[in-house]
Amino acid sequence: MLPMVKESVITKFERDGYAVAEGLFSAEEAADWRRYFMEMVERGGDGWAEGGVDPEHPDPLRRYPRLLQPHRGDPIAFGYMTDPRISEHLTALAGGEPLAVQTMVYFKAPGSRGQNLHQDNTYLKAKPGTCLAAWTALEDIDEENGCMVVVPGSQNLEIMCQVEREGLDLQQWTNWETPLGPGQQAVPVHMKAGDCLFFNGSLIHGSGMNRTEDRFRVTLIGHYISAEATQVAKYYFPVYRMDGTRVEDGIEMDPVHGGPCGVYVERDGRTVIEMTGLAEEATSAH
Ligand SMILES: O=C(O)CCC(=O)C(=O)O
Repeated sequence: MLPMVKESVITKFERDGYAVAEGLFSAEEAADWRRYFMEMVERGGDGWAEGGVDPEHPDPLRRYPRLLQPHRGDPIAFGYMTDPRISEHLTALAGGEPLAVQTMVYFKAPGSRGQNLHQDNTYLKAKPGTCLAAWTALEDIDEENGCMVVVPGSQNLEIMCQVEREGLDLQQWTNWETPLGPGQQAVPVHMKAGDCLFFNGSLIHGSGMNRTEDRFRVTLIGHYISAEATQVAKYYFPVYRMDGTRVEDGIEMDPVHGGPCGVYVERDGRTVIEMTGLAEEATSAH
């Protein structure tokens, strides 16, 4: 029998744009998935490793790169993406059964840089509505091994233009990040193996460096578009229903290269968002 979606999870998701379903998966399932995907990356990634695996590279992100879209050939990743427990939660949180478009596995070996603050729908471009994520911890995760950080309430923002910050890439993947507005703050999300973090595709989030010498931070991630979406960026095709069948029509590839994004401007002593610029074109996974 499926676990009930807790009222507290729904309330938190609606208010803050994210919520953790504690123990959605058992510690044994998390350990099995961890073992399975670690073995996959250590034998070369089975074709899913971003940029390929280079076991001798000084950068831990090149020794243990993320796996992108493994569900397109791997049954374990496909099973995670369409797991009924995820489906049940996303349906309750988003008000309708979503469609599945992406899987990723992050290893974040000791010393790995973190991921810059961003909003997923900058890249997925799901509309109308937005995208959603189901991010499962395959081991205990805290600030030391690079937990997720999220900006509560930022799910209500427009898609914001990213800004360049010199030197950010010493600790993060790139020098580009989504800026925070007045009063906004990124908070860490601590998780236990088997917990699943659900978040809205407009929520600003990222992750810190793994500062440990001996702990990985392995996570299994699914990305979805909300039921009402009729468009998503080309990279995310094919689109699947949660029963595992493929959507053959009804979803268009986003025809726009880039798109409008928001910037903070001062107006009459207040900070407001003005839509301008062009958000990055979706060519890779986020
Ligand atoms: O796991 C991370 O460090 C970042 C993941 C992420 O940004 C996402 O799943 O959208």
